[in-house]
Amino acid sequence: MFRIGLIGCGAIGRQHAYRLRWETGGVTLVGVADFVAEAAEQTAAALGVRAFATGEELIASPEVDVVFITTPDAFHANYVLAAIEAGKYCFCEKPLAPTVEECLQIMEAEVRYGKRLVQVGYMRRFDKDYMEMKRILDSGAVGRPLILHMAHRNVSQPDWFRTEMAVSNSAIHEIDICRYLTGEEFVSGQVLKVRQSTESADKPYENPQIFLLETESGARLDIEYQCGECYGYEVECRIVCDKGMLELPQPATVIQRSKATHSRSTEIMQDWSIRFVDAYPVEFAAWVRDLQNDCLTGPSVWDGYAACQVADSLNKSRGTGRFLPIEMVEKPELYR
Ligand code: ISE
Repeated sequence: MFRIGLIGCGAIGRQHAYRLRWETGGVTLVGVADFVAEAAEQTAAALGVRAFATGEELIASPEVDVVFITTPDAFHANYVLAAIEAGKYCFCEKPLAPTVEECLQIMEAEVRYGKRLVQVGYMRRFDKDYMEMKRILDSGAVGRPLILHMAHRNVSQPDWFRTEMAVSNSAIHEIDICRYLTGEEFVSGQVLKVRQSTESADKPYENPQIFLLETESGARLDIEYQCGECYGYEVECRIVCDKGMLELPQPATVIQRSKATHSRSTEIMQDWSIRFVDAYPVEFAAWVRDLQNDCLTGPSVWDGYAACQVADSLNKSRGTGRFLPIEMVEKPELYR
């Protein structure tokens, strides 16, 4: 039984803490930490686990075998580095870190350690419909992907959300899932300027945004991205291939017929953590199996770095009106 310590008791942190405490086999949550002591204490009390004074104390504790990081993005790197330093397995929510420099630092530390310790929380890879798309693509039944159309629409974002985070925090999911589905890296990318939504006029970010990317084989990806103020939370993915096409279904919801409105309707989800609620247990179960086998196979530090490098180039292209090349460092043997 692995004893887990979780750092970061915000919304997703509390949800994951609950899953790790009550719903995930093979592990048990033993403690939590947060910058805000009260947040840690409340979560700890609700789950009957220990509240550590700091993340560093939690990582160093002999009571903790495995570290789980759900802090805001800017704090990921320091805790991941400390976990590697302590030689402990570590699950870090996406993104691995917001800057390329931090991702490279983590990669260097893990390569120096000589073994994969870190998994990044790209949960879409564990969503049953994306998994089925991956299975079909790998089977060769529809041929090679040529054009990928994706959309990612949000209802709201926290106050600290800014234009660049549309890529580095949010559409990073599309970047990762496209790399995963195609098995290819990106070679160039561009952010397109687009007419702005009146709904977001008072927000500190550009909305909507369009991202264009090209893979190493010449396949093209376009992402329609909406930070917030949308009618609901929706994710779309259509892949045009040589011999057919694949489309991600919208999650099934109950069909309601109403006497009052003379309408037939289905609900549109409002929250990403509900949209992907079934993916998390699959993700965690696969991760725990890997911990038991002492060999991680899920999204790696390389995946975290690659997505961040793409996001960085996209953000640099903003306003230039040009596609910028995406140059990656050489892939270390550890991730081949
Ligand atoms: C959030 O941080 C997530 O990770 C969600 O999956 C994503 O859809 C949302 O846009 C992000 O802000």
